[in-house]
Amino acid sequence: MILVINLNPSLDKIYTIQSLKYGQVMRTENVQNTAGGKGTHVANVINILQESCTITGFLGGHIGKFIADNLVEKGITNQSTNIQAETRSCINIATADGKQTEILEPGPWITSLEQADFLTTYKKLLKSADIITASGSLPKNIEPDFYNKLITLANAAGKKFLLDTSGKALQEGIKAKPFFIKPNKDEVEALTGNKINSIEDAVREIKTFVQKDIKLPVISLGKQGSIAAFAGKIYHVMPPTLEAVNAVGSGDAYVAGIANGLHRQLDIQSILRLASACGTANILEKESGFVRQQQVQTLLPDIVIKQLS
Ligand code: TA6
Repeated sequence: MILVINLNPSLDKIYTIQSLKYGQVMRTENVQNTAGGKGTHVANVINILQESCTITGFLGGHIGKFIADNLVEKGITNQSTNIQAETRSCINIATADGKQTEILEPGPWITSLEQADFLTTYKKLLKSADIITASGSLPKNIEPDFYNKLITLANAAGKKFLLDTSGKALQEGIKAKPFFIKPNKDEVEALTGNKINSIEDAVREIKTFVQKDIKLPVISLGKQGSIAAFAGKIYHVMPPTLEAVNAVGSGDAYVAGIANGLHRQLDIQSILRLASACGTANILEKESGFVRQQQVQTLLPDIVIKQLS
């Protein structure tokens, strides 16, 4: 079973407007409300790929119920801890120039009792999980080393932990040696203080992650694809260039592809190909964190993988 950790889920709202006018009243032409947060998207795509997964994290209030109901509708097993506070909303403003401007709420207050309750559930679920994914930011009062603790427990149980986060949570998480990370260029620059202006720069940085004992680090470079390292080899992965309908959740679909490929024990190039096809399939859909299985299959042969060393 794949266990998906979703500590900071959200109600994702997409507002479609012509253009952003700072300091003025704007009315949206269209609103899209979806059950979101990175983990929700990961679970959704794993489920579409017909792999069994369980989601855990924190859900509270009306929005928490909306997300929990949505998981039931999709047939995804939900083992989240109920919290007193309201789960957050995240706003994405899509403008006619194709740009997306996001406003992400910090997330609710999680009491120490709720945190302890989550840890008890996590330890139980860990027993039947072979892959664990953890995505997104931490709710505002959760300590930045929280993922670090979860990774340490997973590693002790011999389970593969995939970490997709940023900032301090990533910095602390890396110390516990997750199996996989996928920071983008900006996140790596913020983490290391080193600029990435070329593929060579990304290769240099990926080697430092390998030295930190991360088995499968990936650096996403936007239009230039991604650089991945595994078992002493480095790969440049290029998806086809397609016009995006909605790019929100593409990184989450990528993580779902990695988890699915590892679970199916595919070889590394097939895993990277599947993840990249999932990420690309997501940008072709209006709904965030959603792919069509047939679309993923169609895209697989279009992903170009070059072994760099
Ligand atoms: O990946 C996109 C997304 O899932 C949005 O839908 C929104 O929920 C956001 O990420 C949350 O990001 P965060 O890093 O705050 O967990």
